[in-house]
Amino acid sequence: KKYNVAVVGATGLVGQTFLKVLKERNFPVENLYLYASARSAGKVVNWGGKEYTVIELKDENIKEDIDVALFSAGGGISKEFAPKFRDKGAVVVDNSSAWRMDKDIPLVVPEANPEALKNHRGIIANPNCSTIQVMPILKVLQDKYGLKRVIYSTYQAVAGAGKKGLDDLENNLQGKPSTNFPHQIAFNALPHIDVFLENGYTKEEEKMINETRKILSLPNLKVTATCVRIPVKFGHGVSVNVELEKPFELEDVIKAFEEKEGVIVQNDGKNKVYPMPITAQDTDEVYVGRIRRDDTVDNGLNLWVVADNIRKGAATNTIQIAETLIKEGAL
Ligand code: 11C
Repeated sequence: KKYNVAVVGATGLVGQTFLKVLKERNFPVENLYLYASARSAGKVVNWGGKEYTVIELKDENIKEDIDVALFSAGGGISKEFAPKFRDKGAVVVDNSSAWRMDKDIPLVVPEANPEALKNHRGIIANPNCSTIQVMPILKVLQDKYGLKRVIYSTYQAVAGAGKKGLDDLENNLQGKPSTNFPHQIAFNALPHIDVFLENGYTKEEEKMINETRKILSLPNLKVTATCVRIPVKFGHGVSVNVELEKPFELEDVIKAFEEKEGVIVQNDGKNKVYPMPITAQDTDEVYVGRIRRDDTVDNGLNLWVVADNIRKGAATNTIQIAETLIKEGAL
């Protein structure tokens, strides 16, 4: 069977990657509808040897025969348009933060909680990129040893802020000031992603904390985060410090990661083998390395996790959700 697929936000960085990943993974597309703002409407996009004209996103242009709509057009657009697409019969998989913490909306990483897709109500949320890439790893540890406490420290690529973020870095390298980030990003590190909250955390940090608890169904998990933007183009790094409930052998942990679908172990520091953004770029897997004990606590473990934030962190995970829906007969 083939499906009518809509891409909303088709001209953005994630939207364009949706198109690439749909093709690469041979997603069973019957008809493709590309939506974007009035500014991009009318542009012609080539996909799979066929030309598609970008449609302006407005009520009267929502087609009646869409099976699945992949959204990446920002939270405001998702809040307004996801229910409209759903009401016309589409299942919406949304990459924005608009619906993630709604208790009736599944928030899904297929390697961690595919069961959450059961009984969905037409809108499914894709998590934040820095959260997604840690979930396959933490799920392995949760199932085998139980999680007691998690500390995240992130090293996030400028592509997380879309084309504007990439432009800012390029501009800085040519001696021009930033217009997107709050300070120069070239040769710098900014402990500031998204807006600051009353408690001194940033929204990005809060997202990582809340989304981790929801995806792993551990509402009381002790988890904290510091999120930092660095001048890397593509690929987020996350240092993950974990306290497990039960004792472990390092070799068993490594073996469990090696056996986990979607995870690649790069754990040979002496031979200079460890995950890096440059080697994760343009791939769909999650990479883990620097796997070692943290002897300052009982059952402590240190990890370094990297993935392409636009692919596994956004477009690929969204499409994997749609693929899982097909497999479960839920589309
Ligand atoms: C960043 N993680 O790197 C952000 C981008 O909630 O979907 C994704 C924001 C989100 O800037």
